[in-house]
Amino acid sequence: MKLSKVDDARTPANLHRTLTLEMVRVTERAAIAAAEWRGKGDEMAADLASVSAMKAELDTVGIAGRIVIGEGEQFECDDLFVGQPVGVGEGPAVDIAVDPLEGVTLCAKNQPDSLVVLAMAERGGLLNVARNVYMHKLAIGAEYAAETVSIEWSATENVRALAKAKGVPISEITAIVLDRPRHAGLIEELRTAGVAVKLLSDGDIAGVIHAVNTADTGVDIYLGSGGAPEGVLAAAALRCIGGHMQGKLILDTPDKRAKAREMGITDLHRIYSVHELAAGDVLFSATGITDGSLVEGVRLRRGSIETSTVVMRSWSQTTRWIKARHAR
Ligand code: VTB
Ligand code: MG
Ligand code: MG
Repeated sequence: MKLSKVDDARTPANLHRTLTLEMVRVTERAAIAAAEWRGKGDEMAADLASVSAMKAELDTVGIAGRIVIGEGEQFECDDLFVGQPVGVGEGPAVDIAVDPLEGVTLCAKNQPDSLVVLAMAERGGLLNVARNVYMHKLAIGAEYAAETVSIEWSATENVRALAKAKGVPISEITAIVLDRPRHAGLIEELRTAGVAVKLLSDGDIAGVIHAVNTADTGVDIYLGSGGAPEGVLAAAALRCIGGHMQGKLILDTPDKRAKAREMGITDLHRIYSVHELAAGDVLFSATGITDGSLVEGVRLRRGSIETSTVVMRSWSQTTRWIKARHAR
C-alpha cells in the first residue's frame, strides 16, 4: 500500500477532502427519499422524490456548483437541469453530474441494484453529454495495459486479446452486458466465442465498476452500449479506483449531433478514455436504494434509517464505505 501518497508534497488537492462527506450526505438523503417509493410501481414519483431531496441537500453545501449532467434541459424538468446552479453559491467552483435514480425501474419493482449516483469535478472536468444520448462502452481492470482491448475491434477480438493477456482460455472470461434486444448479436457472438455472459437488467454504472473489480466480482470486461451520462459517471468512479474504459457517443440523429456540438463536442466520432470523460480532481458517491452488488439498500427501522454509501476520491485514490444511521 502506497501510504506515502497522502503525505507527500505533491500538487494540493483542488477539491477539498471535506467535500467527500458532503457528497455522501447528498446521495444519502436522496436515497432515503427514493426508498419510500420502492416497489410502488411509480418510476416518476421515485425519481422526483430523489431529485428534490438531492437538490435540497446540495444547496446546503459550500460550493458554487453547476449541474453539467442532470435530469434534462431546463425546460424539461424543474430541478437538477443542465446549467442549474447548486450549492450555497460561494466556495469552490465545481461541476456536478448526477443520476438521482440509477435503475429507476429496479426501484419501482423493488429489485436489487437501484442507486443514487453523483460525481463532482473541477470546473470543466466532466464531459457534457445530454440525457438522451447513448454511448458504446468497453471497460477492463487496471491490471491490463489500456491497449489490450479496443472499442473498434469486434467482441471476439477483444475477448481473445483479454484471455491471452490474462493467460486463461476464453471459456474462463466473463463479460457483463446490459440485457437489451440491441445486444442480441453481441451476446450471441460472445457465447459463440465461449465467454460467460453476465446479463444486467439495468444499471451499467455498477456494471462498469464490477468489470474493473475482477478479483471481487469475477467479471473481466464490460461490453455494449448504455446511457452516456452513466458512462461519464462510471468514468468518474474509475478515476478513483483504477481501470480502463473507452467510450464512444452514439449520435444517431441530427438533433443529437446538433446538441452535442452546442455542448462543445467537436469530433463526433471521438473515442474517450477515462481521463477524457472525467478529468482533474474527481469525487464519486453512490448510495443504495434497494440492496445491491455495490452497496446495501436503505433500511427503514422503527426509530432510525440506515444507509450504505460508497464514496471515492481521485486525488488520494481512497474508497470508503460509509454506513450511516439517521434519526427518523
Ligand atoms: C442505460 C444504462 C443505465 O438504463 O441508460 C439503461 O446506462 C437504459 O437502457 O444504467 P435502454 O434505454 O436501452 O432501456 C440504465 O440501466 C439505468 O438508468
Ligand atoms: Mg435517472
Ligand atoms: Mg440511469
